[in-house]
Amino acid sequence: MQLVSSIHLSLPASVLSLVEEDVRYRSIDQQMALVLKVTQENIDRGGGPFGAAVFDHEGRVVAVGVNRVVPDSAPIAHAEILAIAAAGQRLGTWDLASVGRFSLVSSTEPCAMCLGAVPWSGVSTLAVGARDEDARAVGFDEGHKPADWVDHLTRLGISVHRDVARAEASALLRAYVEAGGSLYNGAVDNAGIGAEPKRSADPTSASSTRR
Ligand code: AZG
Ligand code: ZN
Repeated sequence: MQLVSSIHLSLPASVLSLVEEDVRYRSIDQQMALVLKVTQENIDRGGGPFGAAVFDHEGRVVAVGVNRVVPDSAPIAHAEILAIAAAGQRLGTWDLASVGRFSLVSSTEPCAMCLGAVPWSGVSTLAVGARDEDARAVGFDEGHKPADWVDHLTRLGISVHRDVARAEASALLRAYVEAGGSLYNGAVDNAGIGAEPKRSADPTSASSTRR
């Protein structure tokens, strides 16, 4: 086995092709509609049921991201992380705030990992569809997040818009699991919603697989 010198994270061409580069997705609802479309396409391409996009202040798409954890064997390949990384690489900066005002629109509230990335990305707005509890209800492990995460982002100057097309966004999560989609990192295994935990909650237990 060899050490890897570059990290491959993929965005399927069919996902990118859904973006109209000349269109201004002016309202948050229009932006979320696009994000849910790319999410569905990603599911159809073997990815997870999460999508995100970065928009500039006029509503143009700077980057999209979708969940590629399973196809890319990458536990960090969450939709928000890929969208933020793609935006930074496209604009040639690690801090989006240094080149303008940008919004991150995500099909689901950020997990613990992606929540950490939001302020570091330099976005000024976060808009989200499904709630954290909607993702957990179907078995995703969203990690440990402070209860006041919205207030915390707000204090940092990032405005947060919740429940944007929440019903449609959470329906995608449910449909993915009901169709037998992989619950990598899931709090339950995909024998069905509410099945036994895959991992022991006790870190001293020999059967715990948490790394
Ligand atoms: C996830 N939660 C969000 N918000 N986004 C992803 O890509 C995820 N993958 N697993 N949980
Ligand atoms: Zn995440």
